[in-house]
Amino acid sequence: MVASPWWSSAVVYQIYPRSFADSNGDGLGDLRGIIDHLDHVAGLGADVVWLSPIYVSPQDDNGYDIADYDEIDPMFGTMADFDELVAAAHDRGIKIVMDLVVNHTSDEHPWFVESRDPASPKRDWYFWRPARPGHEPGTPGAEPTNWGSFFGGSGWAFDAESGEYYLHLFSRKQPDLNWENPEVREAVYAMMRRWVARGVDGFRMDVINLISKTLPLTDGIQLPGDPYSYEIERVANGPRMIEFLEEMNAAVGISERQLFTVGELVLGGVDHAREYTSRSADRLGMVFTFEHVSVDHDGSKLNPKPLHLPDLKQNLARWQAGLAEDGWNSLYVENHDQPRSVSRWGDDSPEHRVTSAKALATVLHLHQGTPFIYQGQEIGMTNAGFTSIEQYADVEAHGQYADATASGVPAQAVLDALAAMGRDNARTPMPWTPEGGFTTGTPWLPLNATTAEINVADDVADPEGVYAHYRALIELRHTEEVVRSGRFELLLPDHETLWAFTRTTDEDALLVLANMASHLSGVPMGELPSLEGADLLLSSVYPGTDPQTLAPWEARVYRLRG
Ligand code: TEU
Repeated sequence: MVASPWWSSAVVYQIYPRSFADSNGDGLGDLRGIIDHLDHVAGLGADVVWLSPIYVSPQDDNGYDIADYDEIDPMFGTMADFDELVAAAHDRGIKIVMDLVVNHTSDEHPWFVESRDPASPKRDWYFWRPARPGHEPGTPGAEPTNWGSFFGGSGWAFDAESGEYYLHLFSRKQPDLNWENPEVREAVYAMMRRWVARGVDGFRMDVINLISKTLPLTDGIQLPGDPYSYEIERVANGPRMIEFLEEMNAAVGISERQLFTVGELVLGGVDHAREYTSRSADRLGMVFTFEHVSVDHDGSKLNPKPLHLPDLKQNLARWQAGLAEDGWNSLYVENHDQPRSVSRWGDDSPEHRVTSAKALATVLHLHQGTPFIYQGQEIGMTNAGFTSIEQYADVEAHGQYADATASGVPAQAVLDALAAMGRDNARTPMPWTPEGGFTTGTPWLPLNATTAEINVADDVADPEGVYAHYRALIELRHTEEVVRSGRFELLLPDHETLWAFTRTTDEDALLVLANMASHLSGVPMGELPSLEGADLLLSSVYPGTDPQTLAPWEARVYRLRG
């Protein structure tokens, strides 16, 4: 891999197509809707668009269950629309990255349908296993192992016809592919090559570190009170991970073509990340970690706890240090699986929403790595505010709700946890105008109740809005070498409300200082580098307070005098 790949100064904008823009009034976003709104993305200055899955899918998990990797789902449009979107993006200097979901397929994929027949040559393309010895197939406890599905319940589904079980780490409509089989791998690489030939510039690889599992598949450790095992070592980062990544890289020409790759590292630490993104090897460009988005809950997302800021900033700092010499970081706080950051770690009250959104953006974008912006984050969208289980569409919300209530957790507690952490928080449609502007029909998921106040038209028109701030941050990354390559040092690591760090090269130094609280804060000048002669490059608050004080959620980027 080259020393400074192009994505080290790039910013990615993630589009969740079903919730972005609906051009035909069916209530679901589509490709023409994206084409119509591409200038919104171009106006930010983003370099790359990552599209969540648009392939043919029964939509059990909103497209992360794929039935045909080579066709566009009619709900999103046609292949001609897709070609037009790629061309329109490229015309604006924007690259297109596809979601690659190859740990599993849909159970409606022809490969899986064929594999249901035990005599079929495709049987070995998935993990089919007999019942646990001594157990009647299909009875409780007869599953081949005690593995749980991430979406609740057992990770094994019983198939009465053949009397065997298949593995599904996600929903039962998402059977896991068996990457041990070389035909599976070649089929995936060939499909990737076809998309590259169509003009796509890279891949976001869904749960990529689950593709190598530790064989044989055996029982994992169960935590007290948990009916299933979620022991990581058995399902993730298996012994053939590196081999598969390098084989894929070579087979698709990833390094050779400088394709963008980001692998979702569903379970794994910074050491795995360094190995998978090493600059001296041809594997992945970067990975998504889950560590920093796990600091505000205990084990399960259903046990949220208040953020203790030092945990978050120290975690990110550890990843900065861990990948400083080798590897590369992705930087994100939102995506289609995470709640809205302004509700989670900012202050979404009318008084502080905009400033706290800008403060969060400032600290994240001034770290080293490739920043990701999730649709709506750039206008400071807030959580959905759902209060009953019927309002949720997400398969995960329903699965986890069923598991938790069955094990005795009060329904209200689960609803509170979902309101804070549920994935549908990020999936409400884009509010383009105060009236909505997402669809002329009935949206598949209701728009946020705040749409009259929080929408694209109003925010973009405001020179001090969230969108303008993101544009300035992207501009800074494009123009300032120190933002791209400067060394990172966390200051005041234990401070509970201030986030302070420096970025330095031999020629340049920046100080980032942010008040992550809804009250005024003094600046501990004695514990920071001298601000004498420093230039203020960017701030989240106008006109800004005196240097000794930080307004609520005031974030500043200084260039220090050399
Ligand atoms: O997510 C991986 C994943 O593990 C998430 O489900 C996440 O851990 C979960 O929300 C935590 O409770 C990827 C996709 O981003 C997600 O949308 C898919 O549902 C999942 O894979 C299966 O493809």
